[in-house]
Amino acid sequence: MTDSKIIKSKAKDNKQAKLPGKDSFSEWYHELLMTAEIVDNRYPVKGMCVWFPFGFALKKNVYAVIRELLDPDHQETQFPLLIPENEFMKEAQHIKGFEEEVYWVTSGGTTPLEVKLALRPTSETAIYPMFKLWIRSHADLPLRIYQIVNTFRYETKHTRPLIRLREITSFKEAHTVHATWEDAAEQVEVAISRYSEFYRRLALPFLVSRRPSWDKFPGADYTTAIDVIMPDGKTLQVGTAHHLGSTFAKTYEITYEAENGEQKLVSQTCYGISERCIAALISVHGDEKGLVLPWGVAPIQVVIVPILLGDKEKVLAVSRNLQGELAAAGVAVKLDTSDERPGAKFYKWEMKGVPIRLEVGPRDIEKGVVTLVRRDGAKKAVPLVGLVEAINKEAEELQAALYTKATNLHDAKVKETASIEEAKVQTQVGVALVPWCGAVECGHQLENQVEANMLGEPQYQSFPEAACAVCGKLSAGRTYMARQY
Ligand code: 5CA
Ligand code: ZN
Repeated sequence: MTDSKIIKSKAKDNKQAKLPGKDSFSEWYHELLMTAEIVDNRYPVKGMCVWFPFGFALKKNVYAVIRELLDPDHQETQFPLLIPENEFMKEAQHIKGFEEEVYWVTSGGTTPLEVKLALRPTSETAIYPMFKLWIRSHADLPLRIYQIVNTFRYETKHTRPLIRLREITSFKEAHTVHATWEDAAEQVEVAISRYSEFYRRLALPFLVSRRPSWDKFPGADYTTAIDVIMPDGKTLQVGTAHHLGSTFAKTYEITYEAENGEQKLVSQTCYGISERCIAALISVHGDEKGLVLPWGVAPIQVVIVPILLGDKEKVLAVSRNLQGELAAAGVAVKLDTSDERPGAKFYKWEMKGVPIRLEVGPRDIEKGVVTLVRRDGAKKAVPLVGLVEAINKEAEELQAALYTKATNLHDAKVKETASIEEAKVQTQVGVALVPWCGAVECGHQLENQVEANMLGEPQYQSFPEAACAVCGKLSAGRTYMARQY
């Protein structure tokens, strides 16, 4: 019998509340956010959540990855939250897209403001008047900045923690300025490749598609989006990159002097990610025991649970030693010496998604080993000597296993369908890939008849000719269709 089994059999009363099954995804998700202490949804303003310290620690690690990926050629900055009405109202397409979602500040104390102030729903109209002042010549281009800020959107659809918020607390928005339309188009590709790398680091598979014209960002020439398929088969848009062309440049008069002395309009892009990335991470990887976190972003990577039997001092001394060794190697390690029983500790740290648990008990110590339990269930005795290397190797394997598992789930949820009827069936459980000639009219018909949304044309893939599911015209065009969050 292992040390932990002895303890477990002594503690039969150690019953813990279980999460709802993941097949009841919505209940599971809401319960998990509370129990694992990610966000508290009880704040008395609809659509606004409180980050628990543990959730905040996770968010910090996830956003550190974004920063790492952007910092080499973007500069982080910060713009004000409030936007004067006159600036906000300049770009007609933009207003049309956001009008119903803007919160307004209309007074300071009891004094009505002369110029109403918008709480940014996104920051084009705050940033671009400043770009006009900053950009003079071709030597100032390309300009690439980003900020991670809170934004406010008066969402009228059903709000959900991390997924559809009225205060988005962690809106990473990048804004870039270029000399030509082609340079901006290239930047959109760069954005998508950084986001792709970001989601790979989170072990999350995704779809990349070009949004149909009626679903692009207000004011954009086109929008490329990244979607993750959630456990219930609905998709979550977890990132977008927009080619803004010169729409905003015209409105805000952003020009530069070209090498030949000519004044030219700039071309722009913007791309954003919100805490939806954390929602996707939690939803795709989590299980009935709680969170499952990728090694690279877990606030606690290794938890050490001492099994206090026999020579307790010795067990504690070995545990502390290990803790020191792992911390020195840069591992986020926690030694749990609380009064709870080991079983309760196992439960707690599994709920929190800790990738690796080390059980240190007297019998194991005698044999010169500890018991290593991975969050995916794999369990083995590992020699104390060389433990750090062994853990690093396990971490790599865990990450690969997590990605494989998520990819298999993802692949099983995408299916090619030839007809509206087939697409209708498929979008009940996942994503349908449907032949589409590209005509707007056929697109609208598809959405109406399939009763799902068009995510748009898959990027970086090509397909053989097939008959459009609506008009029957032969084309190589396809669109993803899904029910969306
Ligand atoms: N200015 C552009 C690029 S930063 C912009 O605002 N794009 S957006 O409207 O598409 O938003 C960027 C991303 O934020 C979306 O792709 C989506 O993942 C996320 N997002 C949008 N609305 C919400 C919301 N209400 N709650 C949480 N996340 C949201
Ligand atoms: Zn058609």
